[in-house]
Order: sequence, then structure tokens, then C-alpha cells
Amino acid sequence: MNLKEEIIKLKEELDVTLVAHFYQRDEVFELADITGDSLELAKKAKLTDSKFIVFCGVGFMGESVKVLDPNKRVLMPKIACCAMARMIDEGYYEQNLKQINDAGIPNENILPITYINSSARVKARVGEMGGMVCTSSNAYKIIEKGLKSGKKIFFVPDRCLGQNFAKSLNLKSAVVGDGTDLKEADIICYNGFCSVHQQFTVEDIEFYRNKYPDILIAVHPECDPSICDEADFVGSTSQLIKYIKELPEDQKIAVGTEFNMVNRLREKNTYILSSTKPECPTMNETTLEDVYNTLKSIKDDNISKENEIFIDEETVKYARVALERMFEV
Ligand code: CIZ
Ligand code: SF4
Repeated sequence: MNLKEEIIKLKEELDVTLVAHFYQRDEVFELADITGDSLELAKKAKLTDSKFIVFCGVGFMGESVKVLDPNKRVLMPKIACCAMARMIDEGYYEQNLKQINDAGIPNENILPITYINSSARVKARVGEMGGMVCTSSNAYKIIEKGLKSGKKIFFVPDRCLGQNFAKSLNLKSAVVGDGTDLKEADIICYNGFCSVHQQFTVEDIEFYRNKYPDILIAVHPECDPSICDEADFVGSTSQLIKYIKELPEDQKIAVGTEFNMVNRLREKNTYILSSTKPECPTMNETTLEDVYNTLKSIKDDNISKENEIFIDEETVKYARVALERMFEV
């Protein structure tokens, strides 16, 4: 039997659901029981009744499943950490908050919102302060709800997402530490970013538009605002997939997001909006062999602590509050 067949057989034998994010390698993605973007995966994994969730993605995604259902055993064949999520921890969060306070904005006037790409500890801190989680699919709704509180939003960790949503809602944004006036802003952003989505440039857009005047440009809101301003469509992972699938057969489209996902849409007239391959290194770490080893460890009752997500009760409590507030919206 080859690895793929072994994995299929183990899945049938075990009380397990295999989950994979859209950015995973094709061979891993194809074997998953549940696929989706981070919002869909958090929702769907919560609904499964398997004892074990084997999650192929990055650390914060597995953590979200554990937070939403601590009774599940969540295993990750590779606990790979999203580069953006790694840019913020509780210490940096507090430092930024202090800078905002020092600019004359007290905590009671601040509502924190964290992009789902952050650790459970950061989510818990946000939950404790009355804030909530958002994803790129629901950020509009969450930010609009947040603004109803009359407070300024402290948006972490992705400054591009914060700036892009502020622009499209006609709001003012500022970034902590870059010299912009925090008091003037409706949305104060933490200075984090996604290294993969930073790869797309205005020159890439110009290149494609010069070469194919009718081409459409679609990008993810983790791209820089200069890119989103120029694009024909800006959307989350699932929104991009839907948009591309519904295009007429002969419509050319250059897409600015992670390579594996765009590459799976090649039956459409799809181009990668970059001269380099925009692969997410951490999403690509999980191999078929890792998936096999994790399933085998369940079968042999020999699970490695390194592959399992453990979160303390206090963190689960407050991170869940922040996630549940998102689901309520
Ligand atoms: O991590 C990411 O870049 C994205 C877009 C996650 C997701 O599925 O929303
Ligand atoms: Fe993180 Fe960017 Fe990779 Fe998404 S694509 S998991 S934001 S590093």
C-alpha cells in the first residue's frame, strides 16, 4: 500500500476527522474530510463529533478548534506557526496598548479586535477586554459592530487588513509606532503583516494589465492597500474562490494570494499575480508522511505531545469569549 492508501485506511479505522486549509499541499488537501478557509474550518470542525481532529494548517487554526471544544483532542501533523501570528504575543500587545494610552486614549475607549491569525493567548487578552475575533470573510460586519460601541478599534495583528477595511468603510486608520496620529484614527492597527501577501506589487499589476488589457485582478485583503486599491476584486479566500469560479470561461484573471489555492483554480484562465511563487512556507510544511505518522500514533496510542494542542483553562475561557462574539455577529 502507498502512503495515500494507508492514510485512507487509518481514517476509516479511527474516530478521526482530517481537516485541511486551502493553502495546504494538494496531496494533503485531497485526503481531507473537511476543507475551507479559517472561518469555515473553525465552524465545521466545531460541529464534528470525532474524538480526534487531525488539523493540517497553521497553529492558530488548530488552537481555535481546541478553544471552541476543549474536549476534542486536536492534533497537528506539523505545528507550524503563521508568520503573521508570530509577530504578536501578549507582551507586544501590552506594549502597543501602552503606546495608545500614552497618546491620550485610555483603555475604556478602546475595543480590541483580533484577526483570527493570532495565538489563543492574544485572543484571550482581546476577549478579556471585551473585544472579539474576525476573519477576512466577516471583518466588515465585525468592525461595524465594534464601531457601534463608540470606541476606537485596536486592530491586531495585520495592519493591511485594518487599513484596507478602514478605507472601504471610509474610516481613518493609523499604525502604532509609525508616527501617524493615533488620536485621529477610528482604527488603530498593530504593525504586523503577512510575508506571503506582501509579495504582490503594483508593478505586477501593471505588467499583467499591459500584457492583457482585459485581465481582471483579484487579491486578498492581507495585501498592501496600494495593491487592493488597484484591484478589480478584493476578497477573503472563500470569496476569491467563488468569484473566480463564476467568471466566464475566457476571462483572464491574475490572483494575488497563496500559490496552492490559486493553482487549484487553473481550469479557469488563472495567473499568479507575481513573478515569484507566493507559497506560504509554514502551510507547506505538512507532508503526507506527517499526516500518516500522526494517524499511526493515534492507532498505536503513542501520540507525541509535540503534535497535540494543549491550552490552559483560563486562556480557553477568554479566547472562547472572543471567538463566540464573532459567531454571534
Ligand atoms: O492565513 C491566511 O492567509 C488566510 C487567508 C486564512 C484564511 O483562511 O482566512
Ligand atoms: Fe500566515 Fe500569511 Fe501563511 Fe496565511 S499566508 S498562514 S497569514 S504567513
